[in-house]
Amino acid sequence: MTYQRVVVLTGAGISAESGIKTFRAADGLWEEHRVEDVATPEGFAANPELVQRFYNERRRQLLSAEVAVNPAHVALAEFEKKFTGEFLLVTQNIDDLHERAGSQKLIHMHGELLKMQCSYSGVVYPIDTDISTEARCACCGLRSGLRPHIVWFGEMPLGMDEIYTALEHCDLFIAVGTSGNVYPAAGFVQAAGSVGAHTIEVNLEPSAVQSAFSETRYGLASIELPRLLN
Ligand code: BJW
Repeated sequence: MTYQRVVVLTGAGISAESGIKTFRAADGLWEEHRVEDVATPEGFAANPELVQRFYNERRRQLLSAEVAVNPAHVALAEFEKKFTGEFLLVTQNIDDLHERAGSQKLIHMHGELLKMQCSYSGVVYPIDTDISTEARCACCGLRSGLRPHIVWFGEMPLGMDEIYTALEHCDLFIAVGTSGNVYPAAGFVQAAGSVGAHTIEVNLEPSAVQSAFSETRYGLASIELPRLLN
């Protein structure tokens, strides 16, 4: 590969073949749940039990035997290992499948399902069991303190300075399995394109920001990504 500074953005589509539901598909998570109820700070304040249950169920599923990495996760980890230039993987996903595949330089811009957070101090703790609304936070001792370590609508995504620095210097940007409906991630292609980077969309179907990419490849991530990176 002739490129020296590569940024890859992944979305729910890369984990779909691992058995994790996407958001906006006909049978996706947003068909079963109202976004405002489970993915906003206001929804959490109004009904913390409902929100904890939503993430507890997803955490249990992630840790179940049915979920495993697929060839797209593996292709990214193998690419990072052999690539001699600068590499950054940015995922909107809250699962840990990139880590399981061996990816190292990784930012979870929308948080992580296997972490919880104190609402008051911001301290983050690992968690691999259900979070109960009865549990007391280890740092503030309050029952209302603990929340999933997830970036909800209206909240600031994580690692933005590092992400934009990498985008401003990249010569290749690849987006995989994301519908391009949620900002700021949907705007990354424009940030990379504006500094002259080659931009590639790998997705099942054209995304909402498909026209901003210089190249598009449509098909399963598990097929298209190994083909692109090997
Ligand atoms: C396959 C496949 C296979 C399937 N192979 N492909 C108006 C304009 C612009 C912005 C705003 C606006 N009004 C409000 C905003 C901001 C808002 C926003 O974007 N709203 C939109 C709805 C318009 N954004 C925010 O509030 C964000 N914060 C923010 O903006 O802070 C201010 C700020 C300003 C400036 C700089 C920086 C910050 C926070 C967004 C938080 C998103 N949170 C969620 C839920 C939490 C995580 C969780 O519960 O899991 O994150 S929403 C949900 O959507 C989740 C995802 O990470 C995110 C993106 O979804 P994704 O990954 O694209 O999934 P899908 O389902 O949409 O698409 C899957 C794709 O895969 C499809 O295209 C399939 O075809 C494809 N596919 N199988 C390849 N096998």
